[in-house]
Amino acid sequence: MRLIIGNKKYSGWSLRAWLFARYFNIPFEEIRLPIYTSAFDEQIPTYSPAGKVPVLHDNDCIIWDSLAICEYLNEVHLAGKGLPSDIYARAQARAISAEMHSGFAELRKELPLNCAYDKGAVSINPLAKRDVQRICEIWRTYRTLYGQQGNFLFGDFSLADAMYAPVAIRFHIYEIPLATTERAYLNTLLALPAMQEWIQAGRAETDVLPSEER
Ligand SMILES: N[C@@H](CCC(=O)N[C@@H](CS)C(=O)NCC(=O)O)C(=O)O
Repeated sequence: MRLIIGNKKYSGWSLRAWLFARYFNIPFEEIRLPIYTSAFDEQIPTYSPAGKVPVLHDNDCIIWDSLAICEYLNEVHLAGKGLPSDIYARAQARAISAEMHSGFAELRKELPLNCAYDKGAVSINPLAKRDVQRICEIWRTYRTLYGQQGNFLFGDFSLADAMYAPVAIRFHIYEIPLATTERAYLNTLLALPAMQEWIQAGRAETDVLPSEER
């Protein structure tokens, strides 16, 4: 199986699929294609009909979207253990994953993912603040409901945690103030060995994309 990803420094969509596979020790070959380069533009059509990363190749099966990749890995390689076993919790995990996948545009714009960013707090506009508040509400709600079953949103690590992992890096690097429950969850995500591996690799990358720098 091959997972084509973007720069570890900048590509939050790539991180979601990569982290999900890595957390569950699903073996894959990693191919890194730095985004917004001529090499990316030349090579991506050979990997993805959508022209974006991440994209997964599993024999003849090509899956070109982070959420679809995680769902596929969950079904084919994890026998479903990448989502909560309870049907209600599973539906909620899918709802908050979809909410992340299709929403929070202001937050993405205002707080671009950049593993190497080290200039501290920034001011953010009211719309991005609203996104931050909604994410905090999601984290608090599910940590309160499922906190007794483990350290992640639904107790055990699931697809929902993979979807929110890039936001944890954003909140950390831009020093977003957080309440105790949200701070503890963020620390749990950041402490994952796979997250540390990704962040260190991202920090070591030398490419600079002005559009992703603040
Ligand atoms: N909805 C897609 C979004 C993928 C996406 O936007 N990927 C960005 C990198 S983070 C990309 O490939 N950008 C390069 C380009 O658009 O040329 C997913 O969930 O995988």
